[in-house]
Amino acid sequence: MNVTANVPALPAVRKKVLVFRELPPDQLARLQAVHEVTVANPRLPGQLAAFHAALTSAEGMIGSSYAIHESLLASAPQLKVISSVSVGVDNYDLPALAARGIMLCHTPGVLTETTADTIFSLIMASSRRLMELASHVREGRWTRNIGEDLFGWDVHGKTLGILGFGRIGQAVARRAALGFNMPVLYHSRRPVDVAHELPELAGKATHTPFDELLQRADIVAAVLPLSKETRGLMGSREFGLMKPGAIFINGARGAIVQEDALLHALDHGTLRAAGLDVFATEPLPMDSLLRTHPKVTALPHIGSATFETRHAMAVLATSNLLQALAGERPAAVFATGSS
Ligand code: 8YV
Repeated sequence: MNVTANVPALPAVRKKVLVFRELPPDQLARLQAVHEVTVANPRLPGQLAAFHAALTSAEGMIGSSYAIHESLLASAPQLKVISSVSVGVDNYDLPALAARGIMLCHTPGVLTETTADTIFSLIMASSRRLMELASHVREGRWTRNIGEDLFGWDVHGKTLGILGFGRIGQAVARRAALGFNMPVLYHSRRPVDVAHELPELAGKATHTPFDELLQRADIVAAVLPLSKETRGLMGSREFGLMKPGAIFINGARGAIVQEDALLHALDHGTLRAAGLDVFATEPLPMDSLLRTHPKVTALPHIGSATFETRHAMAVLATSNLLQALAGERPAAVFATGSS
């Protein structure tokens, strides 16, 4: 998808645009060349007032990681489009946007492989105890050949259960089945016609009922969007269904997991380990037991956090906004705003 092609020529009217999370300079310049741009990140000290002031006249917004609900939209009467620098849209009040006819764009596709890499890193790190053993060396405790107390568990050949089988879930399945000889079970709202849509995974990835997937997988990876249906999906019943000694990975959204149930499963033996890139509260509070749990590999929501991918996300999001404000169909629309 050539996201900078057919970006509209300079429009007559310069519109008011609010950037609520920093953009790379080259993408900010693309916006400033066409529109009147205010940069105000409400999560940064001293910028909240400027953010609210700019909202009152903003016709377009671009950013991420900030909850945009009805109360905020009520103070943005001119708003036509929000361009999110994310694939996930759980920060946006979709019914409120639709009610106000506000379009929502996002950045699917450009982060798929990077996020799949992050999820597979968590699978490797939690199975082979990489953080723990790296600290063992760093803290000078490697004084003799390691013994069984520091052994990890194989990844290759293990059964991987993937919750959610969209672009990122499929990319994780490719890594597992083709790179690590892992049988893949997946659960999603609709089975994918693997033979036709993903021939490289034919016979290697099987749509499986939810509970059965939890019972059969050695490693379960959550890669699905946060929604009313998936909020709190993984609780004590679900962790209780998992194989003793299984490993749980969350590369999706923290609120999909009931974190107390996860802690209980880690402390009382169901789970061998957990690899987490996302949490119910981000950044993870200092007093979170997940932050220091010996069986947890915790990352600071780095799913798409590479130079290449974050720049590609910014390019797509900027193009989406420029196209929408020029009255053209953006490359990646999540919700048109017209009900
Ligand atoms: C974003 C993500 O960087 O795209 C998503 O949905 O979770 C990440 O790629 C994050 O949302 C930005 O806060």
